[in-house]
Amino acid sequence: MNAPEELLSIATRVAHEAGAHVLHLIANDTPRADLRAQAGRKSTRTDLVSDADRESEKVIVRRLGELRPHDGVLGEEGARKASRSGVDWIIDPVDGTVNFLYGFASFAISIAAYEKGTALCGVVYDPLRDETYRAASGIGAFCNEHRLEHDGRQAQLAEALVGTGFGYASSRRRAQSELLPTILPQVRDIRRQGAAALDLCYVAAGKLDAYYEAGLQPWDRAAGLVVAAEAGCTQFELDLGHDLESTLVVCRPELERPLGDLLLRAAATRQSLCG
Ligand code: LIP
Repeated sequence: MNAPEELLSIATRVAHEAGAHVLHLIANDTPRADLRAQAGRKSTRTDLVSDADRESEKVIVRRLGELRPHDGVLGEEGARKASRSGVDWIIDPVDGTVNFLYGFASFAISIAAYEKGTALCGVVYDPLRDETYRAASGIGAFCNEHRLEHDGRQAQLAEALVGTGFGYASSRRRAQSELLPTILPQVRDIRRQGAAALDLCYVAAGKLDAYYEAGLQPWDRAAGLVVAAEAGCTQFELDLGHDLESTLVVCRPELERPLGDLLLRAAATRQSLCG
């Protein structure tokens, strides 16, 4: 049985267990410089993986194996398992790893269940704030017990608080920075918190009016997209040119057109100035 509500209950329980484990790792106030020194590097010298990432993924994979033994798994830190049920779990064991390693209070456990590419449920758990963003198809989106839905306002782009993020590869970071001179003057402000899963949930919760980022991995976005969709947010992809081909945009519905036009204008301006 792959009922979204049952899967959501399992994902919530497992995310809380993994969150408790991660908090335990920093409970003794280990100096973050020590944690950083112990961290491994992945795609670039700034793309880090911590013991917390690895241990959180082990906890999640072990518990999902106990509760849902026939499901598949795709984890950021290497967990792979073929599905025999049709359900696949997509896991970011600590989204916002750099934040975690610096003591910057913005990281989350992200767990989503998809069936043949269709979203069933998603949980993004912020253990520091004890905030559980959760959603299942047809059930709605919640932060703890508070339902998340569009507030009915017609926000203006010039008053929009827009989240974004920057990749780890220097060429993509350069491209992302070259969009900002066009975007920043046209919106209220930009926020870069370094945890895509939370950024997506913040749009759902009205803490951001929009979020865009290029090159997100499936585990960065899988759960947050379910929360955003069930909260009534609009989501689409834009090709903003080299290194920015798959730019995900999630926003209040009324910002889809103005924000999409602004991002495309920023890409055209970048192309004309930077080639
Ligand atoms: C992070 C994302 C963030 C992005 C970072 C990184 P990680 O995920 O959540 O939005 O800008 O480059 O990809 O690596 O902390 O799991």
